[in-house]
Amino acid sequence: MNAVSTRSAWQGLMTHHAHIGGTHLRELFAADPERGTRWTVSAAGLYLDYSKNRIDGETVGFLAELARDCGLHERIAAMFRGEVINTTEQRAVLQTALRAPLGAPLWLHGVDVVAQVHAVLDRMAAFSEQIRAGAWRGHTGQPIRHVINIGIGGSDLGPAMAYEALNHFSQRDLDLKFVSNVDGTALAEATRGLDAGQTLFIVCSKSFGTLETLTNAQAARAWSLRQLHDEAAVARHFVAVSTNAEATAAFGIAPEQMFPLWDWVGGRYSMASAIGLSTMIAIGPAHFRDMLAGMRAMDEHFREAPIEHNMPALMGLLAVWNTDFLGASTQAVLPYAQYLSRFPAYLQQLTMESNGKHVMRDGRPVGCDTSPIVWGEPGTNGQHSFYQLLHQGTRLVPCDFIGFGHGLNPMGTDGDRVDRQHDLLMANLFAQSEALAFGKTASEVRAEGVDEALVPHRVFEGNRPSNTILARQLTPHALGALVALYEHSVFTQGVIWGIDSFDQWGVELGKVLAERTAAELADTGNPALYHDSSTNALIQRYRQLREERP
Ligand code: G6Q
Repeated sequence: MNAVSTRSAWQGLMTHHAHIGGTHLRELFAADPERGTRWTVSAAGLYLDYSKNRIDGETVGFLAELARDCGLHERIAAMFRGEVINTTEQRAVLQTALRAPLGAPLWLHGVDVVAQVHAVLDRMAAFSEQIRAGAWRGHTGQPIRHVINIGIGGSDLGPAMAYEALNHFSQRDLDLKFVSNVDGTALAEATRGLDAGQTLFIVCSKSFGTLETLTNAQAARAWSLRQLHDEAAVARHFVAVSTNAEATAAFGIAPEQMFPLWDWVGGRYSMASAIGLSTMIAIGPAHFRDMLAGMRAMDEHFREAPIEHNMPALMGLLAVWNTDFLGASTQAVLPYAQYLSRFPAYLQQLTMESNGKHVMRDGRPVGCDTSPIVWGEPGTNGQHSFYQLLHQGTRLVPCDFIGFGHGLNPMGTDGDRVDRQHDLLMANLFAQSEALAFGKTASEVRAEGVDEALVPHRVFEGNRPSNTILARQLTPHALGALVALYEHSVFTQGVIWGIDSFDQWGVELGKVLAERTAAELADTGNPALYHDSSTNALIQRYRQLREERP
């Protein structure tokens, strides 16, 4: 396949960039009074304003042409049809089937996967209801009060993010925790002071072969048995989510306590599958289905809408523009919602594991920069920390602002009707995107009577691009739409760059080396080491340190 930079639309964008590159957002807004409403799109209950990007009509035209040249429509159709678009792993990519309605069958190798999905959703719902109602009794006859999800990467980040994001809708007498790190501290702190008779572990591992997860699961099992003194207790206190029935059975989890998923669900795309069991236990089946409906609404929009009006496609194309033409290497995600505190971490995996790649699907070099480095924190906290660099640093950092029409915890003195504290939160969001775009010129600073020596320090050059996403309220539906929006934006970027967004070979080498080193550390005979001189010396130092008493 040809590298994207050889396409005529790419060449067109390069020439176009040479013209528009020096144009300030102040000029673009001055030239078009309608700009702030022109470059907007609504879908699935979300509103995206992308007018504060360094683009004009020609940019959007070239980007849409590029998407058509790269076969975005065809790739979308192939994904929804269940074609093997993850070619390096020979897998279909069907997270959209996880939120498809019953009665919209999708046949894969003679099986209706949508019917399969709904059968599992029903089992999850029945189990969640039992836990939520206190009807599921633990080994000592007590109801479950604590749920601990053990999983890592895609089997952790989505559910952990969703639990935080939808905490407002959660059943508060159930306490959920997430253990991912193989550092024993994670499990020790999660279980500290808990009654094992009231604690349920969900062992989430698509492969059921991930060392960190299995190690934590074994430690959790040992912790439970230290209190419950009976192997039979495992059946009441452990359930699994996996594709690997044999391995879960070997762990002692009966088939009826295993919730399946399928190889066509990628780890980082799995929060709508049984990997989301903890989410469903927290918020209940009805809210979980609302989340799926939000995802589905965005899926349908992505599948149907023309590129110029397609929210995820536009966001993906803007990310390509910012990365490859404006030279931005990072992307800040700034939710003005405390509940979305884990959203940037979730997006880090979604974006960087999907598109942090240097070769195309056919193995040839991509030939341009790929995934931006994603980072962020909820506003307004970030404003008192790293926003200095966003406004006056030497690097360009495109920002995604995310805000809502209503807060979920009104604090205003006027009662629920006017939430002054939420107004203040949103005022900050609007002020930040305005300041980033328009800045403050030296003459504006001087007009304020600022001492001449301080003028350079008080100037904001502006012209810093941002998107703003608004929704009515952070509901399960809105979260679902947001997640699907970013999933499909990432997909779009991958299509433009010609890469396989669904494999993750880059995490393999470290895993293999860790296993080899773990064997060396476990051997108390301190076997000879054959790494490089730095790694050898570090392992030696570690061996010494562990001999010393703390
Ligand atoms: C995600 C990756 C990866 C995966 C974890 C956990 O897309 O594949 O983050 O989710 O390595 O894998 P298991 O669920 O198999 O334990």
